[in-house]
Amino acid sequence: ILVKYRKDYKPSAFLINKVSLNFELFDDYTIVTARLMLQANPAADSSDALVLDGEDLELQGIDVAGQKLVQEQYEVESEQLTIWLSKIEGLDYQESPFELVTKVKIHPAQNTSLEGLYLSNGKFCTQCEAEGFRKITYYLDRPDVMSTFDVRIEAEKKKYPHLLSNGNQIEHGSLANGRHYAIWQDPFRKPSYLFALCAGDYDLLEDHFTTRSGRDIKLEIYVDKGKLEQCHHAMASLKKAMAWDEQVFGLEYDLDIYMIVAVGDFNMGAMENKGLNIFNTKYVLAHPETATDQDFEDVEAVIAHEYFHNWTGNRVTCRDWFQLSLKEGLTVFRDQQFTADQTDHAVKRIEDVKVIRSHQFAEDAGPMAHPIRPDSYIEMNNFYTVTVYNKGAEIIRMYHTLLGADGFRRGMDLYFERHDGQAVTCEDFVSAMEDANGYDLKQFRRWYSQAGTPEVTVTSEYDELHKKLTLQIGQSCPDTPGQSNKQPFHIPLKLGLLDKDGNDLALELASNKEQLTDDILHLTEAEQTFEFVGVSHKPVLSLLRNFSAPVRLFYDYNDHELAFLYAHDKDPFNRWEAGQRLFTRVIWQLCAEQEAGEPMQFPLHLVNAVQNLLADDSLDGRFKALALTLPDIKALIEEVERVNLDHLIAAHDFLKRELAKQLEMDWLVHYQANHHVGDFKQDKAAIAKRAFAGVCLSYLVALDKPKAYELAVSQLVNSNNMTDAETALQLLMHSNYNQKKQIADDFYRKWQDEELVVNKWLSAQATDPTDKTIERVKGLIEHPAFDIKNPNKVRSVVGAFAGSNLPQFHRRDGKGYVFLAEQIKQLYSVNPQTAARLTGAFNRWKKFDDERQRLMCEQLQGILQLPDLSKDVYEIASKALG
Ligand code: BAL
Ligand code: ZN
Repeated sequence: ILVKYRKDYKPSAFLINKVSLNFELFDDYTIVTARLMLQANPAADSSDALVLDGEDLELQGIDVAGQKLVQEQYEVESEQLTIWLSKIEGLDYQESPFELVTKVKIHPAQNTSLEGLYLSNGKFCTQCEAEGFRKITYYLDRPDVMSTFDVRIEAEKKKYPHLLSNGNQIEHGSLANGRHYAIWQDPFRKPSYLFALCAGDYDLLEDHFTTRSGRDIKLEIYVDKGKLEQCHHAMASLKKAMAWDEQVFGLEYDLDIYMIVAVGDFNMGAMENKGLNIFNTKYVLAHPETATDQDFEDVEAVIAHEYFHNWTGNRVTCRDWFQLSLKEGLTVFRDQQFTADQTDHAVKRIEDVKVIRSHQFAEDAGPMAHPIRPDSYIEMNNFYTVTVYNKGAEIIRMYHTLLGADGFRRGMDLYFERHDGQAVTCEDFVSAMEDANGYDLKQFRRWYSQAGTPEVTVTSEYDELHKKLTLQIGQSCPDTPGQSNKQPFHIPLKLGLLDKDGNDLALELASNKEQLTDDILHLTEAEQTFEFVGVSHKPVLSLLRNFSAPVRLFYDYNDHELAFLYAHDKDPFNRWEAGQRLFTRVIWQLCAEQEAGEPMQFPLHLVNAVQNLLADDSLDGRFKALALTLPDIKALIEEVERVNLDHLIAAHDFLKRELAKQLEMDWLVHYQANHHVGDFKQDKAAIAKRAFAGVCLSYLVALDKPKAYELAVSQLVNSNNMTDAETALQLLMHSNYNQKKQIADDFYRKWQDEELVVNKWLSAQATDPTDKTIERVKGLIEHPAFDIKNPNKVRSVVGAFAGSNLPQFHRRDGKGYVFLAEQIKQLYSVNPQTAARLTGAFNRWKKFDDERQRLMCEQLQGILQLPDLSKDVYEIASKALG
């Protein structure tokens, strides 16, 4: 097993100036002929060995400079082809470009890994990032080798009327035997990971967009037959994204056509191939009857994300895969800003921070912890992580916080001015931000090299006499695999001091005034003291407003202060945060009571706090929904060294039930006021009402009363939209309602032909926290609706069970762990990437009690014993056991 290190980067010995590919597609095999114009790289050490990447290829022919090669001139191994150029007579490979032609046979119909060229539902498609292109042809499959591509595709005309690749179609025509062909040319140099090909019989939605410079761009979305009605939202989202990138970043689209193809079998969410995005159907198809408000928002965000990659990823790409966050962190930040502009800034911020807390903090504290720019990997596919993506976006957001919107834009402009058309590093991005603004980011660079979540501890002291507030602030960062003794980070800590009416007091430091810019305190040392002057009376501290840095913040709030912030903080993020802290304190208190063998006591002070929030009509319904939702158990687990899971779940359930009981009438009144029957609307107000009503219903169902179940059943059967239907379905499936089997059967009968809705049905059952679920999930994987070869199905059943059903995955009898390991065994050779994702569900085993630890390790050890274990799964399992 080979580990790859960032420090070992060397430029490629050869470059590729031009690529011509010919694909002859047949149902049971494909012939790929590749014509590469190569030259020695003047910036690299010279070599007479041309080493090309290639996997699962049957080599049928090879020639260089018009000469057919003979056996001693080249060597084929399982993952590469080496050509000894010095053995080719008359070839001046050091001085002149030369042509290599290879012909290979591949088997897309048998390719279940969904990397390279494969068939999905009778249509050909590709996925090349990170290293899938080598499963299509022999190539220098690395992002710093960029070339222009010409692609000729031929196939049976009737079955595959659409033949698509990157760039512009320049020719098409008919051939003998009912076949036809198309030729595509992409004028932009690109790395192989951005190559794409699709062939099939699709329905097509067409539109166009006029850029601000007046160019007319053809927009096309290709989907399975019959799904056209579900594409309009994706098309509208694409146009919004194109306009937004022009307005906010001055970035215009470059080709004359932009295509999106939706496929049902896809490992990722979507892929930004130049001019030809390929999408998981989940992020294209949306209709109110089959997709929730959240699905609509997700489609819009992913369409935007892939579109934004055209500049941040494609025009400027990564030098090597260690730099992945260069394009992903930046593009996630861009899509987050876009969604915030379309929806609500506070709500979007809270949703993004929830992902960080529940998933990224866990990754940062576990066996797979890595900096946003990793130093090593075994399998690159395992590094498409919430750290590289979402923490990466947090790091980009901090530039925006430190430099302001204008400063950030200046940095972006310089980045494009310097690097358009290049493959670059994270360091190049930092330098552009630094140089464009004359801002020293030396210490800030540590965010790229140090893994782990920094911990910031604040204590405060108020001096009434001198009207002074002193903050003592310390920062540290826990050790992570391979890293200890971390250096202090540059942390922007946004803060406010609230007077007794909830208004912000002016901020002024007594000395070192440069450590405060606007409302941002610059933390740069392990220990710092900040003295604020002119603080007229003892304030309530609002710290880390808008989650201005991806850190854990420790400050000893009391219940009164939290209730005050929950009611008054001008920073909506911290208003939500105060509620979460309030709930969290109660949950840990309830755990302590169980530890001590005492009955759990509901603290009545919560009733007032929650009631006030419920009654605040100035608040948006989506914000209210978030502010009334209890903290995620996964995020809570990350707050402690070791967790008593049974106590934690019992405390969480108890708190939910007690809040439900204490405020029963309020939930009902607000539910009735917000739940809407009748004409469906999807404007902001209607979406907000559905979200708020959904949370009210969740409290009502927690009462475990027939009347509440009736409300949920009625919402489900009478709904004219999937948001209301799925909310009710999930609540009923996760409850003790005695008719839930009937409900599930009816739902399936109604929606069995809508694959994405069936996936909702699968995961609603897989996440049922009650005891019978383990048998149910075993049944689901035998159900006709399940298919282990389809990653969306695997995620809906196995991923949902292991990732979101804590009570049942962590059953004391270990059956949850056995079930997961069984599925990994079935999947690791079929789809290594997806199997590795599932294996990650064991990563936090050290958090649990001895018996659960033992049971999880047993399964991990079993996984490591599997014959021919894929390196994807090996890396996760072996690091987990560490
Ligand atoms: N580049 C892989 C899919 C995405 O992040 O857009
Ligand atoms: Zn991306």
